[in-house]
Amino acid sequence: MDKIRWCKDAPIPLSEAQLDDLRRIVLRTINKNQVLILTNIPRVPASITSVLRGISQRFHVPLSTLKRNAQMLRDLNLIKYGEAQNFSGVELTELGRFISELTVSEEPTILGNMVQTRSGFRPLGTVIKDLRKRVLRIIAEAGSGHLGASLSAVDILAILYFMRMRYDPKNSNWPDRDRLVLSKGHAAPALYAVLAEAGFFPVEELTTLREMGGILQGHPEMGIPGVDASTGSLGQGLSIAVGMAIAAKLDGSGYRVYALLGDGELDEGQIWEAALTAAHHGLDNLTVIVDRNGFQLTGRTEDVKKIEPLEEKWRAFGWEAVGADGHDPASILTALDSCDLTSGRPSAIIAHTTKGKGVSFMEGNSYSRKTPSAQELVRALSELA
Ligand SMILES: Cc1ncc(C[n+]2csc(CCOP(=O)(O)OP(=O)(O)O)c2C)c(N)n1
Repeated sequence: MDKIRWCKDAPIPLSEAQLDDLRRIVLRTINKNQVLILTNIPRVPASITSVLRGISQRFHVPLSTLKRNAQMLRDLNLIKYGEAQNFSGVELTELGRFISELTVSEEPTILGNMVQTRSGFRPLGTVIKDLRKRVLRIIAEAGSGHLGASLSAVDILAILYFMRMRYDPKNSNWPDRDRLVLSKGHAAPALYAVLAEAGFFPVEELTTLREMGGILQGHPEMGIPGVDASTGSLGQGLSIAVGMAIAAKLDGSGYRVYALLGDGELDEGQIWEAALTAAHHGLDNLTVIVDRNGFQLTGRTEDVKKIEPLEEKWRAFGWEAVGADGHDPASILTALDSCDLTSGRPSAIIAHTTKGKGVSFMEGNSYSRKTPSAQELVRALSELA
């Protein structure tokens, strides 16, 4: 094998192919803010606060988010700070130096807002816009599908898959992968668009949405590469996620389980049974995200069946609960960070979203179940151009 000494901090000589594999795994294991910290720690002594402040100002990331990520890096033994009596600065460990070089060496564009997709590193904002366009096109082409519900969940799914979750699109059953249960399974078009962009299956497959004989039906099914649970009957997904999180604990696996729920879906009693079970078992490897778009099929959630105060309800059930702006990546990431740092109990993020987000005349509930006409599609795509 063509061995090279590529990186002076590499513990062993690695071939380029091995380095590529390693880089891919590392970039899916640590998140973008952690990469920012690792790659911006100066080699000269500096205090952790001044380093994080500098990164916060340059890359517009909240200081609190960086602080939490610095703690995670310290737990992973990639950085050191604030421990020895005569050492008040921050520095990379030997392993941290290697990981830092690995993440920036050939892809300096990881800095800023770039994320890894099937077609290389791309700006997150562009990726999200393209996902919205794809969702619109495939639902219009299929002639049916839950458009408003899909558009409200696009940002959350993109952040999870491109900035947070660990998985391998070439090995979709990798046992240690993080899991996502799309409990609001009717938002399948958004999940399919994200999975294709992440490289689980060809983007061309998306055009077969809801076609007889195609794999991409109206609701997610196991067997579709990247889909971790079959869903669609509202109310059941959290129970599946709880089972997965218990299995991870029993197996001593470190994977995390995410469940994306609709706010109308919370009318289902099974959600609250599962919530009690998760708290009882102290499932701190489980994160629920409620897509709080304010509507269900027949109207506003507060008119159909009151659910507020929602954060307090989750807390009363023994969960950590935080709010977030479900269309703001920084806000979603901050909420995910605080869930990662919660121990001994599961966490819920109430992500405030807009149904039909991104297209002015689709925002609200009118495109809950309606398919855009050819003219509406053109108008919608031009708004996202
Ligand atoms: C058990 C069950 N009942 C009814 C439906 C039909 N249904 C599909 S989407 C939907 C509305 C869900 O509303 P919400 O959870 O708020 O999600 P949103 O579409 O607003 O994102 C309903 C009732 C279903 N899929 N499962």
